[in-house]
Amino acid sequence: MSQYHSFTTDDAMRFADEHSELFGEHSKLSCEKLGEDSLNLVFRVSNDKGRSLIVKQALPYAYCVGESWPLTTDRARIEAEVLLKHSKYCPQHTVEVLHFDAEQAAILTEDLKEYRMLRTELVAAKAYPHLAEQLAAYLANTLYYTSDFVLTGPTKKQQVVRFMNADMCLITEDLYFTDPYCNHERNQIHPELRQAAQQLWHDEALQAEVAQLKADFLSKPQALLHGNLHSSSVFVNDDNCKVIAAGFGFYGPIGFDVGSLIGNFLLNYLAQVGLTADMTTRQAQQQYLLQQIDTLWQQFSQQFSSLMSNECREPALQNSLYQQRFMQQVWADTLGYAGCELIRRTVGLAHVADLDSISDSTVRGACEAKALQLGRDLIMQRHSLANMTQLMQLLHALSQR
Ligand code: SR1
Repeated sequence: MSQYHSFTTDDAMRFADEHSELFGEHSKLSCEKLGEDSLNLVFRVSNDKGRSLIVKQALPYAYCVGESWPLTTDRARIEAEVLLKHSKYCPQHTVEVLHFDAEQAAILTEDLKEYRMLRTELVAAKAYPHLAEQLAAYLANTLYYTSDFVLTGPTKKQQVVRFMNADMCLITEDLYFTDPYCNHERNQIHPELRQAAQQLWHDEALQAEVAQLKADFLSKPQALLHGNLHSSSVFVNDDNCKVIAAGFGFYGPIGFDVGSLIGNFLLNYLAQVGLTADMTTRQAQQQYLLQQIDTLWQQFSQQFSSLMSNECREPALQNSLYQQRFMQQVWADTLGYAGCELIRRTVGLAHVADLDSISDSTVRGACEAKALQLGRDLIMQRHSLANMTQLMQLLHALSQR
């Protein structure tokens, strides 16, 4: 194709047809524009035999905001390359990239038509027992095999540069770590929560801890992260789950990916009070979410630890005491970043359907207040909460309040 231009549905059809064998000859193609991504154009191209593919194109600005928020289209290259790399280490849980076009900043992927978006499913109190185990495998493999435990110093540095992703990181730096802690115009604060939000702006002790988490986000290139691993970036069905949308990928702290995911389970856990009226269903769903959080961390940490002790290629990092300390630090980061996710999804620019779809505004306000409280507790206590049992005790105490 020629010089960059934003795709029409016809362009998307041509792009999918040219770069995949899936449709074959003489197919009658159709195309619908999907509205599921806040930053990019997303199309589904289908043929008359029920086969389909997804075309995703990066615009030179954030789709959900408009041209006032410019972004480099190079993020499409980063997204394609992160997905390809993650696919290499965990193909069963990473969406398949079929083609990438640098000129058009466009990616062709498999269509996860047989899957549903995890967030929508959790909002509807649906449970998928296999989820945490599979996401733990995704995290352990993608993060371990892109880390210093495997890569040589020069290769790692070259990778860090390749995945610098400055524009997308800046979005996270602002939305996660800055906006919620000041009276920023981008914040979206429901009236019921105004007072609780204002407390964040004057909470110096909390701001000091958030500053540390932000400094680590800026300067701890431990592994090639997905960078935006929330429940809208995971698609799920009865047997499997797949991760999509790696446009925020970069080399950062491992606990950021793990914590973002756990933060989203916790948001849904708290929101269940307003989402699910039937008490038995609600309690079962909350129990399911706690089990998933527990399994996610236990299996992730076991697999990552076992990879470190069995496969580490860097002699100095083979020290087992160092490896234990490393996991302890990932745990503390995980709690801290989960806490930041809870806070920024409650008072920041990018809210989540889990809380926003609670119809009773008083109940929603109460759930949001708990999200802020839990977020603060996780950030402040991330070094003293020694394990999952203590995290569960904290959650239990919060539910009793
Ligand atoms: C302007 S982008 C807002 C948020 O949406 C994405 O999914 C990221 O989480 C980002 O923070």
